[in-house]
Amino acid sequence: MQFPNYFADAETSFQTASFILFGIPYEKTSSFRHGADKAPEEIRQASWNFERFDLHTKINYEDIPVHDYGDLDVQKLTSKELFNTGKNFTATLLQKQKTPIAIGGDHSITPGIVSAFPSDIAVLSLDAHMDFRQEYKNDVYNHACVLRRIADHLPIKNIAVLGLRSAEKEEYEQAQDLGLFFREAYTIDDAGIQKTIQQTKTHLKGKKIYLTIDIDVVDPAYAPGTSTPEPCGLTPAQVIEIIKAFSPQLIGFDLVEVCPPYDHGQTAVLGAKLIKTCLGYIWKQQA
Ligand SMILES: [Mn+2]
Repeated sequence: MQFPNYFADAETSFQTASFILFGIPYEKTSSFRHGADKAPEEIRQASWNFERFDLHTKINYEDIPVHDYGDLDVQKLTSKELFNTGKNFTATLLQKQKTPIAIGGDHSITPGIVSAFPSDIAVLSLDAHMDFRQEYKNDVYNHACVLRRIADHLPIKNIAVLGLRSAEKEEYEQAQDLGLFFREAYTIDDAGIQKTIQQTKTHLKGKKIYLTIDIDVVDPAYAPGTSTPEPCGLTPAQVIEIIKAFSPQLIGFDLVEVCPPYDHGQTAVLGAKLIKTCLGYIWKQQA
């Protein structure tokens, strides 16, 4: 069955919406499995699975002023052109006081969006991978370089990564030397999610936060449909605890790396759920 081609309940006009949701169906830099460019459409379809009433926040989603802009025309762009397109589009939204919500695409969509924000914000990245390489496959905009490009724009102390469980030795050591804040999935299990959240909050010092959720932060048992799956990840409930805790500071977010050709539907459904949950908690702060 085909549902409407926009995200569920995102029925507010562009003019009056506070939140602009848009797809960036870009997938040129994936290194293992391909198909993340199909994610915006699949996640929109999956979003119709849920009731309008949200039990986490007790908010009715139709009350949240969200506009679904559709997808940016990016498929033929180089990774550098993609960076500029994401930056320019986001800058337009920020000028109009709109909160951007992007659906990827692979993770290379994020640095362009972040670079439209002032450089005193923080970025919280939920990701199995460190993505801190200076370049990968001769491309500085590759999805393996996401945090490095973000660190071109923000002080490195303004960046935090949770759920990490994969890095190359060199990038890991550089990240440590440069003082990148990260918590591996294993240590989150040892310390507990609430303590990890408190440590991260202390580090980010109450700054406004752009949140990037790479679906592969979640264990592949819950989210198998992703480009580079990595076992022993967070649970969806832990991710929702993180979203809830940081929602008062959020000024935009994205959800990336869902890969529909490797999915049986559950990853797209989880992606849609995390977007809705994040929206609900942000709106609850504002309403
Ligand atoms: Mn990743």
